[in-house]
Amino acid sequence: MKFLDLCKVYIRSGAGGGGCVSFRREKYIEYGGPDGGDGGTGGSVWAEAVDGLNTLIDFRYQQHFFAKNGQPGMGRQRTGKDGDDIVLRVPVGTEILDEDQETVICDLTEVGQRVQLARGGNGGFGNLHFKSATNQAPRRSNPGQDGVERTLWLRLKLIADVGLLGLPNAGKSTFLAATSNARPKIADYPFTTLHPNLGVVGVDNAEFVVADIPGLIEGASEGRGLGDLFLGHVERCAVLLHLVDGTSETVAEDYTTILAELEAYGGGLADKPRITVLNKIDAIDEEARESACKYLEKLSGQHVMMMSGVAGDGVTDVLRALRRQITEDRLRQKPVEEDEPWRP
Ligand SMILES: Nc1nc2c(ncn2[C@@H]2O[C@H](COP(=O)(O)OP(=O)(O)OP(=O)(O)O)[C@@H](O)[C@H]2O)c(=O)[nH]1
Ligand SMILES: [Mg+2]
Repeated sequence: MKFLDLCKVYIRSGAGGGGCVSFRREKYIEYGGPDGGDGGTGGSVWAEAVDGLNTLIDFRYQQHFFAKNGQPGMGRQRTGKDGDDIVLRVPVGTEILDEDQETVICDLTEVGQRVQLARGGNGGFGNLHFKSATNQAPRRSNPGQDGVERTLWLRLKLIADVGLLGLPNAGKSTFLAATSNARPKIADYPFTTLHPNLGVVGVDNAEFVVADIPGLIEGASEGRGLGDLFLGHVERCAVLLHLVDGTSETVAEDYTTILAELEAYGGGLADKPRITVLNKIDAIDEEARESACKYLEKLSGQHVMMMSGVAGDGVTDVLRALRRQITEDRLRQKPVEEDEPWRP
């Protein structure tokens, strides 16, 4: 399946139906009076976050969403039919931006969250509405209100708990494949992964979602390689997992490159909790591991873990460390509960 994380849609809500001018005409009934009904309301356009979607690909095939107009009112006091609403079903984590691609109109982060993007126009009043003691045969009615037309952008920021970071070939996809049932493409050339993958990882009865994104290279923030747009997907993660390839000759440089890109991207990514791991330890000897690890610890100022995604060494420890960070993050975000519930 193709992955799409930004797309443009055109929406329009329905116009209201016009009111009707009509008089009751029936045999033997004189002065039948006005009986023109009101117009129906136009349909609105909504967006709703739904479960089970993880790409905006549907909006590649359909970009125009026009709700139906309300029907005009009719004689014999009949009100026009309302136009049906239209609902854009989007994945959880979709931001809706205005035409300028900057102003955030809303951010749909929970399943079932709904927002109205364009309200349908009200129907006009028929002449029945305008009758009064002094004007018993009004010949006026209101037109319906116009619909609203908008151009919007949908931007998907996946909601994962853990974001994988690293240079191309660091073993990110291998790690995801080894720990979850996701099957990302793995190969020994850079930029194997071209779009983000999600996987559900389980450890000690807990489950969390890991996002594997394409590798970053020096200058990604200026658009080199695949650029750093994919970092948007790890913006909402609780913790970042930075994999450093142990077989690389320039371990320290690899580490600082990624860090520099994180800082260049901004958005508070560099301040997110981060776990640094020396990967591929099955391919290097004890001595090299120790020295690389020490070096990284000095650079990062925190504990550096070791693992091998292929052989499985240390993977569980890394998962446990991630889980600890996620629980802490969820606790941090949990609203403070009141001690004593209110009682009458
Ligand atoms: N020896 C060894 N090789 C590994 C390990 N993990 C990954 N590899 C190899 O490293 C290469 C790249 O792995 P990927 O998982 O595709 O790397 P990636 O970080 O996803 O790379 P991109 O998608 O290009 O950013 C593959 O040939 C893997 O077999 C490991 O723990 N040990
Ligand atoms: Mg990959």
